[in-house]
Amino acid sequence: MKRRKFIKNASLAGTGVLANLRTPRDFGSAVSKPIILSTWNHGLKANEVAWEIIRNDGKALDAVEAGVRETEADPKVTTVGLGGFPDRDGNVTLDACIMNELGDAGSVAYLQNIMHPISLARKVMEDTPHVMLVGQGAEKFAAEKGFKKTDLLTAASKAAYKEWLKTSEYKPIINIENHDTIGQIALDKKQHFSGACTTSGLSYKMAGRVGDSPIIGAGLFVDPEFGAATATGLGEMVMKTLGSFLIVELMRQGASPQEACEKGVSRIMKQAKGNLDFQIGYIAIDKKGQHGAAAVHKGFQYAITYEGVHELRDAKAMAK
Ligand code: SD4
Repeated sequence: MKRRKFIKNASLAGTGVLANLRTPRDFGSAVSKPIILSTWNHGLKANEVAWEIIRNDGKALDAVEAGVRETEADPKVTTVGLGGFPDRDGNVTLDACIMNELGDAGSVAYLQNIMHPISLARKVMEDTPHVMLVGQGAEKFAAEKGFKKTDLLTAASKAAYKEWLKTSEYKPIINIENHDTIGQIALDKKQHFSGACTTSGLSYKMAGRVGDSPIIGAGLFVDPEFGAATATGLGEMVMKTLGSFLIVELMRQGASPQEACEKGVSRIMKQAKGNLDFQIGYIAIDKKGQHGAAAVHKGFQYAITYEGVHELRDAKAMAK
């Protein structure tokens, strides 16, 4: 079979077409209201964009994609998309993933020159038989899908990089250097969950480093039936406990989103054996429209939108 034909058939058998034939879970008589949660204060703007879609009876999936695109396009946010700080070699490399109401997933990692990795991750989910594309392969797929190439290093991020080169010291600073990944999770009026997570990762990371954000179950997880969770902070620690999956799994076992987030953070703290020189923040929602948020240290804020009201709140800090 010719390769092209194989790929086409594989797409049919994979997430693409069959996904459309499946129907999302119906929660029957549940009456929860839509809710949107995002990491950090830039989440407020992202929530406003997402809420416009959900308010107008749109899908959670469209809402989270549009919401985090807002952050990706903002050059002032220095670890997401345009204007993200580069790696040690001066290259901006992006990681992102998305999950829909069926639990389907798409992801891109170590992606360069593309302003909206989240939309490319959605294309991976919807138009390929795969879940994850990385590096040059992801860039090639982006070109095939008509994504424009953009130089993501802005004058400001280039200047910051030049300044950094003077010492080349690599030491992430809690809540400062690591504070910009956007993870957004939403429950729409039809009670469907979706989530998106996008980042340029840790500033001045090693070339080739990929964090938790594009790893399904680490930076983001959506269970069609039970809820959604997403992470921010030092990706290496999140990956080692598959944090977002753990939180959703705890909710499946009956924990509230708040209990689940606290347990997720505690698990990481236990693994760190007292060396708490890093920040991790988790947010989660469940099908009742309840939410939770917890972090290792003080300083992690999240944006919540409920009944059309947007608020920035402090997450519970677990370190004494
Ligand atoms: C990473 N988790 O690449 C991301 C960084 C982050 O807020 O969340 N910054 O490890």
